[in-house]
Amino acid sequence: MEETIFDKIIAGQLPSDKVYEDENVLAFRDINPQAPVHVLVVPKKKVKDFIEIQHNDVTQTGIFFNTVSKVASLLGLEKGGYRIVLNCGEDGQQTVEYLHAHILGDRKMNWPPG
Ligand code: DGP
Repeated sequence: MEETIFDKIIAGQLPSDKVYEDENVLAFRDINPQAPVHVLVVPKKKVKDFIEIQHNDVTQTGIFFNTVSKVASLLGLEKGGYRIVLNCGEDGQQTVEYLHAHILGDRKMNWPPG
């Protein structure tokens, strides 16, 4: 798999504005925020995209989604709610080939998405 910008952030080769880190997951602020709160959550063990999740270890997948929920709460978004976005592949507008969940919050979201 090709090295991405998120591989470098996890390895500490590039800086990021971290909001949460443990042995499995890293969460950091998006460089191009689309909401007052916009955080990306990535698994430290590389997964390319959402398609790959079906072939992966269920425990690791569970830990990832559990931590996305935890990070959203740590960010204080429980009361107002928030949006989780997982862009996948070309049509899904995934630009970084490293699985990441967007947590977007602190504003009213629109539906349908663009
Ligand atoms: P996606 O389109 O779902 O692949 O989203 C990729 C996101 O990654 C996009 O919202 C911008 C963000 N991003 C790209 N490069 C960097 C970077 O170097 N640092 C940070 N913090 N975010 C980045």
